[in-house]
Amino acid sequence: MTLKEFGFSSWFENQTDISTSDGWTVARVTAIHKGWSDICDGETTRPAKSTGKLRHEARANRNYLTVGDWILCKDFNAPGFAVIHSVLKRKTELKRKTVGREVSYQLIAANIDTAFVVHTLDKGYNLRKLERYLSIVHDSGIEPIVILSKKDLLEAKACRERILEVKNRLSNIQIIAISNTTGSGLRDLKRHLKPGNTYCLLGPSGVGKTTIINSLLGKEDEYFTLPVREKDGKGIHSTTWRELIVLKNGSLMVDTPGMRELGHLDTAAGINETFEEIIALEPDCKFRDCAHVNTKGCAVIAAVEKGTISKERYDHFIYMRAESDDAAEALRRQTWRKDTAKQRRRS
Ligand SMILES: Nc1nc2c(ncn2[C@@H]2O[C@H](COP(=O)(O)OP(=O)(O)OP(=O)(O)O)[C@@H](O)[C@H]2O)c(=O)[nH]1
Ligand SMILES: [Mg+2]
Ligand SMILES: [Zn+2]
Repeated sequence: MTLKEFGFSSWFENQTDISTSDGWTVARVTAIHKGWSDICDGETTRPAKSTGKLRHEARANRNYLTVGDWILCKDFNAPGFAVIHSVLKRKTELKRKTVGREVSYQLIAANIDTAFVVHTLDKGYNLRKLERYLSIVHDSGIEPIVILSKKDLLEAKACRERILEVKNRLSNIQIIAISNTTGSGLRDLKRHLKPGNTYCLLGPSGVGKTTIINSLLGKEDEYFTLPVREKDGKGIHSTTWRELIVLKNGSLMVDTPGMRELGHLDTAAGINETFEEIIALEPDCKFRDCAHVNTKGCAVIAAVEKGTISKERYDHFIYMRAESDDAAEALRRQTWRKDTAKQRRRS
């Protein structure tokens, strides 16, 4: 497949004016291992290592190479490791920003066009958890599509009700319900996959992300999966690295390991988009800085009382907002501590 078919759009092309005769090769990172990565030019996959300079810069900025990155390298055709010299500017960064004692960014994948947030309809189904994943995707400026999995494990009626519940709660997001076991809904999913576009599968362990890839490839055991725990449907982390996979129709899919926990998220912008219909009411609140927790003239609370916004969704909105505010505050404190420590060292 050509570079273009492998996702090398004009956005990236415009960043390179190198002539390949100098020994430069453009390639894409398809997997990250400990100490090296796999890179591919659409035809051949090679192991590669970054130059010392690039590794140093990555450590300093905490901006590591990730799956989906486009890079410039040398010695692509020589035996042994190719050498990665630079990373092209990313179109999108799918990342999780969490705040504990330290603020941390975890880059999940780069240059993703659409993120599929996978959630089970069976044991482990939890709308709040789903909204947290959505806020991460929204915060990264990437369009999310929700895949509800394992519909075969529910009675038809219970299944319909759950899907309806999700649709009501996430009224502005596309939702696809599937079963890898019966194949139901897979055609619907395939319709969303465009050749040359890059997608990723995101969601808790055990919801069936890797199985979706196997289903799309039509091979039951191409990629490794593990059964979930019987009692709570929790997965046991079968996928251990992120990998970019070429699907039959030429679209590109990144499989990710289920995240252990999402931590305290800082996704202010993502929250506003995830709870779009609530934010849309803000201008109608009596006070401009209304926090939507006091009834006085608050249009949001009025909507909850009227039933146009569900109480559960409202509660989660307030919760996530408080969490994100706390995270922003922690970040301010941490920056302040670092700055004062620096000043002290100087004086
Ligand atoms: N009944 C049923 N089981 C499914 C379905 N999809 C996946 N499974 C099973 O669920 C288990 C977990 O699937 P995986 O594909 O490994 O889940 P994952 O999301 O990739 O999990 P991690 O890699 O740990 O993040 C496996 O035993 C699958 O066979 C489905 O649609 N129906
Ligand atoms: Mg997996
Ligand atoms: Zn209000």
